[in-house]
Amino acid sequence: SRIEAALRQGLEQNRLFVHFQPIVDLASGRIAAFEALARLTDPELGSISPLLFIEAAEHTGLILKLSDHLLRLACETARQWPQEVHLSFNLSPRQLRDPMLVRRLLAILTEAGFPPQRLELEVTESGMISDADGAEDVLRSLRAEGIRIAIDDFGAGYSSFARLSRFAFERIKIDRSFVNGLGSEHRAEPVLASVIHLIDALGSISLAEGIETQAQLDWLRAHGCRFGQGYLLGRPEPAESTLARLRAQR
Ligand code: G
Ligand code: G
Ligand code: MN
Ligand code: NA
Repeated sequence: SRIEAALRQGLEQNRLFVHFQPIVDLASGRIAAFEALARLTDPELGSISPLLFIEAAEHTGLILKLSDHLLRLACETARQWPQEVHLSFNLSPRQLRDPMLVRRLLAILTEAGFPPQRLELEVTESGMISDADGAEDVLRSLRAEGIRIAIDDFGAGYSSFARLSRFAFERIKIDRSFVNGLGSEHRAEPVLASVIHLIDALGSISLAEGIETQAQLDWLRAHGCRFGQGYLLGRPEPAESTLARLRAQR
């Protein structure tokens, strides 16, 4: 496909890069971490959505090489951040089935001089469906190395609650569809309040995605959500602006 060709060329010609979106501690208002988000601009197709090229990378098996490249880039940037700021990185479902995953990740962290304790990996439920036991073993090995595990897009997939009783995620990223509903769907508030409460009860840390308005932010803070992410708090931006943002908040 055209996307696949653009992806291969992008990898060869170093056109794949990473943007960073702030993750904010809602109590203090400070940036606690950044999520790395892959970007690809093709000379002919222009900017290609990661939804498309990540999917193409999964189909072709290029995802392993692509992800290594992106993590390396992300760590090189994150190494310059102050110590307390963490890096969040997305893993795709296929990577959870890679028997070499732990070794690959650790090799990149070592090479980049980036401590595993500052890395958080985001996984989606779809990555854990085909072989839940296998995926949980992989996540436990990662955790044993000091890496934290977050569940991404929580509530948007299947069997969410069953997953939560099986594995202790450090952080639960509440899907932005819940936050979207605030202010427009009158049942959104009790659902979201219960999800935040559930996450607390599990001993995990809550993070709301897709915060776009001050009213959403105020509601989430008042209801005890710990972290937030979304266009209101900051869009994904290139490495240089990220560093400038951090310098400005000290
Ligand atoms: O940045 P944007 O919202 O367009 O990203 C769209 C999707 O692509 C999101 O679901 C995000 O998780 C995924 N994505 C972005 N960067 C990466 C990456 O480096 N690895 C994987 N596996 N997925 C990514
Ligand atoms: O699947 P994942 O949660 O990793 O996807 C992150 C994607 O969500 C990124 O592509 C990012 O651009 C997008 N995103 C981040 N904040 C917002 C927001 O406030 N609103 C919307 N609509 N998308 C967002
Ligand atoms: Mn994510
Ligand atoms: Na997400």
